Amino acid sequence: MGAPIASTEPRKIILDCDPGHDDAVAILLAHGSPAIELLAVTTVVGNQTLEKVTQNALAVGTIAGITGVPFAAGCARPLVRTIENAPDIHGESGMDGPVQPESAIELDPRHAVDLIIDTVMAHDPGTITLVPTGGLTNIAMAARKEPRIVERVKEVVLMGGGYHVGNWSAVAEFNIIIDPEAAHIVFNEKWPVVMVGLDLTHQALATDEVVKKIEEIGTGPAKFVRELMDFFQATYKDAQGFDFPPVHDPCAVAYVIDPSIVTTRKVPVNIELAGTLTLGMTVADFRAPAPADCHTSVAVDLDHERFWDLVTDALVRIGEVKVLVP
Ligand SMILES: [Ca+2]
Repeated sequence: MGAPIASTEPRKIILDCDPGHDDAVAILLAHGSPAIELLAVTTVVGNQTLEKVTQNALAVGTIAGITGVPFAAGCARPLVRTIENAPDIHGESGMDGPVQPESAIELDPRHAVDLIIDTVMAHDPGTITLVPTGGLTNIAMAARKEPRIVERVKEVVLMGGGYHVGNWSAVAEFNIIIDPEAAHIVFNEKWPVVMVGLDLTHQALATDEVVKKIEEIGTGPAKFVRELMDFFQATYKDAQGFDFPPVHDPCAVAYVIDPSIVTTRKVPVNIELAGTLTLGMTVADFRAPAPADCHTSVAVDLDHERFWDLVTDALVRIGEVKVLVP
């Protein structure tokens, strides 16, 4: 064992995502926060096809001026199910709204699953947090291909699920229901799992006040987020009746930056694979006391103001970035 990690040392994360408007904000928050060391960005089919979400991830990396961080594409379809995307929420490109720049980032030749495994195995045990903000296909595949990552990963802080609410069915959330078998693998491995689900992320609304604050930053990346939020607000109103869009994915990053912003509760969670009405439900057992070996927890309450302060601070820190717009 080396010296204990000082709380001021940045937390190392791998962001596994499917950009996605809120994934884009998660990437920007991770890159712009001094508390995070972004080791890799990996993509997985979800909000749109793998090809589209990968292109979007590269575009966000370009807009944010990210250099020296590998970006790799992962699984193009779920383990068992057919592909389900979310154009009603994210548009045909998966990140409709702003004009996308020409990518200045070259994709890493490795498969995302191998990049995840390589990165975890190359670092000390207990130092890397996986932050999945899409379906869990890549993470499940990585755990199956190299089981030793399970005890080396510090924790898995994922956006997905919901203990009292669904969005893709009455009881299931999109990231879980698009690949429930993968979610089952991830929730049943014995690494610590923090489920940042809809119960929490529906508190992360991009209100008019929030969007105004972002706009006032006045940089290209801030304008990009503003345009993302405009599109997201319209689709969330049409598709799900929200006045302001819930910006899910950066909540998982915010928890890694400062766990005091997201209250959690330790409860067993498992994934429904057999239900006729409940497929993909994250079944959380709130009966007290939680079993001693419980390794899952769920996010309960968000400090809305401090959460958005993290996002705006990150955008301020990113500053102005020169990009080529086609
Ligand atoms: Ca996502």
